[in-house]
Amino acid sequence: MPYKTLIAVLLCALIYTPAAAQMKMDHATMEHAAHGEASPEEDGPEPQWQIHSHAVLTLVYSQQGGPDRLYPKGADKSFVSGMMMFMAGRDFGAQNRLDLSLMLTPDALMGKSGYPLLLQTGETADGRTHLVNAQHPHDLFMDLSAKWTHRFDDQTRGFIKLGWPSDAGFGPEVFMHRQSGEAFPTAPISHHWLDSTHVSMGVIGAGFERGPLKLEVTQFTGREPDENRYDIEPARLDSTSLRLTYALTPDIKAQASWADVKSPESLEPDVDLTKTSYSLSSNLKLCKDSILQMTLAYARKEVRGHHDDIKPQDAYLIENTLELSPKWQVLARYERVYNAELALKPLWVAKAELGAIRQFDLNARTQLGLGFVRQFNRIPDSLKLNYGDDLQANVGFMRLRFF
Ligand SMILES: [Cu+2]
Repeated sequence: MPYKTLIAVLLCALIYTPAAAQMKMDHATMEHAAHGEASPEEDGPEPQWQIHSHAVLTLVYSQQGGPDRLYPKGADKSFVSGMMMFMAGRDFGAQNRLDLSLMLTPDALMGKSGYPLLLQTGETADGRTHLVNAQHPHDLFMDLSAKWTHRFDDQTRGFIKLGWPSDAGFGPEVFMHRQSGEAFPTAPISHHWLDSTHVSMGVIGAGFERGPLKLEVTQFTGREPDENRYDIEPARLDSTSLRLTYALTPDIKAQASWADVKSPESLEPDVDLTKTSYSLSSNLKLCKDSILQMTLAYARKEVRGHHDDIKPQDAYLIENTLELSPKWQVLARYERVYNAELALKPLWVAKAELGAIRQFDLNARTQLGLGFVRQFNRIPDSLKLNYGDDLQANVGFMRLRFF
């Protein structure tokens, strides 16, 4: 369709424009320095906008296991995933700051049923049936938000945030942003437990930070984005979340959150969810150049409404990205979820992933990564009749990062 081509071209243009603008800015700053002039920030009275942008585009070829009938559009698929982020921030006096953020993704070009991913569930492609064994595409607009921060003193800050859409302030940071998860070519199967509220169509949040402690309260739209991935949907602001984050050390963060989510699924409008999550994320320097990024997380979904008899559904995640050197990354992830959408009765399933990425610096602002991930899926015997025994998947990918 022509509008898809148009969007693809626009996204590519957007990636290159801010990068070029930033280069110009850096060049000007360098010239200032060379001539011994003070930079604008040191001059004082006129605060400047600080602009930052980055983009990731990944071309993925995924070959999922099991019989073809399990998937909405076949078990094998090539697709492009990724995101472009633009951030602008500016100080207003010594105590106030405004941060604006825009995030776009090319996911919608995959088509409404997203990409095949064994044991993944959540949202819908046609407005009639649940997506099963597939990851839904994300909306073109993933984040469009503004945040105002007020500094009371060196230790204490408060902020308010408006987003449409934006993150609803529940769970660990979403997989495509957190350091342990961003390098994986496919989504975690715990996504709809831990971090699926990252695209909420309408968010009003407030937060308070003191030293290592941060408390956030968010009122947001509980309904997940619909299958039209190019629009911005009505804001209902009918759901609430609370999140407490504590930095145990500068490199280890603990998180606990709770959310009351009104009618998340359009196919079951009278079902509400109560969600809780706990996570620990760390950034551990091992030896020389190597760093281990790790997230441990647990989340529980409790269904309210017409399905009071359903047991709470739990999910566990251990996610690791090991930066062996600037050239090599090693990926390892294990998840176990109690899923009610794969079969008539809820059941425990698990996925383990192991992979590696070789990184090449193409120039100072572009990095190429070539990677491969092998996925191993475990299902109970009751599912084997339908799913078969061969439940391993291969995912090859080429990633471009623009800084
Ligand atoms: Cu998502």
